[in-house]
Amino acid sequence: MNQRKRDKKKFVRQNLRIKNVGIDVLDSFVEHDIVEDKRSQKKLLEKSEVSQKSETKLRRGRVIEVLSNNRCRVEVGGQVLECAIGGRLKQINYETRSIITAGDYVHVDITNLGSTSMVQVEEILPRSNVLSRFSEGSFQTEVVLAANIDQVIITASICEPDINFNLIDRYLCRAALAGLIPIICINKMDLADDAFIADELTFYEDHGFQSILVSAETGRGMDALKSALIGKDSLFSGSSGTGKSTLINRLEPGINLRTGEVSDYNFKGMHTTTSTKLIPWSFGGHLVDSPGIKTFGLHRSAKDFIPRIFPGFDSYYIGCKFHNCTHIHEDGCAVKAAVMHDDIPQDRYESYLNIMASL
Ligand SMILES: Nc1nc2c(ncn2[C@@H]2O[C@H](COP(=O)(O)OP(=O)(O)O)[C@@H](O)[C@H]2O)c(=O)[nH]1
Ligand SMILES: [Mg+2]
Ligand SMILES: [Zn+2]
Repeated sequence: MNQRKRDKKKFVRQNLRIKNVGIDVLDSFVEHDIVEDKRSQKKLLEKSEVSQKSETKLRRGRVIEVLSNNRCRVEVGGQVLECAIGGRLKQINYETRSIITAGDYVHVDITNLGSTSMVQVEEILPRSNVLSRFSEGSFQTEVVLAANIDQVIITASICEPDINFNLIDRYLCRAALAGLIPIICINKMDLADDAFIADELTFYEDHGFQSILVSAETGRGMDALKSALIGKDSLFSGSSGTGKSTLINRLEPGINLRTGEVSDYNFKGMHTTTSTKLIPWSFGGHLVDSPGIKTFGLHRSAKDFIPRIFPGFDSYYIGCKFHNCTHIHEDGCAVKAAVMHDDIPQDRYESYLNIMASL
């Protein structure tokens, strides 16, 4: 490749910064016995002609990592199998959402298990959500990073670096748009008094957001954090230096985790080919490890949704005179009225204005 091409490529990659999160696919997850039946019926019909092929055994599994275009690792009944991706699923498809991704629930054909041929992924089951990042520019190309993830642990530190509630609001909006349950986790509580953040936390808790105060240093709150993680697939998000790696290592000593440095490297605009990984916790559930997801951004269209999903606004916006009220300049705005009456703190409203202005 000549220098100019290389530069161009580099330029494109650097522009592919994380700009947002896909809005969740709303259909809820269905256990697919029906699909299984139909498929095996079809196979049986085919089999009557091609009789050497033994009966198809489809099992439900979970993709924990995509290794290449035709290989992935799938958890099937407690076992991790390296599987081939079925031809039908490999087809070049411009709709990126149909490409297999970490976190996908799949049906694998285990007929070949134990033989020299590979176990094959036959089918992707419906997703409850999709996490993606988007490139910048007028066509925000979607890159799917993971599917069916439960929650995001929004990690902040009370100081070093100082807590930034505007950033927490941004993460809360992103979580809502991505269909993830957010948990606010405030670390380094050994360094300052709880009273320092009591008002803000009361506001979030009053509006249905869970918060957990922890210290990786003293162990405070670590049991509560662990309980929140059990059986769920969790993504840790938050600024660098807030203690994500320290917390994860404390929860699971010896965890085989890519270091934060890789993610931070990526955040600076460098390209990394490492894919999303679901790492099983010994206590159940998975840690979602993805350099791409860490700073998951917002799609341009998010601006239409933020007025409704901004933390605490949900109970007010329905009272606004205009259904598409942005709560900025409109008359008859119930959100602005709530700010006037101190039902929504001035700080939160300013944080909202800041996010809207940035989009
Ligand atoms: N005082 C204090 N320092 C902590 C705590 N947790 C992590 N740190 C320190 O904060 C720094 C950043 O932690 P790290 O886990 O690398 O943050 P990350 O960038 O979010 O992964 C390290 O020097 C940690 O030792 C804590 O609970 N209390
Ligand atoms: Mg780290
Ligand atoms: Zn309004």
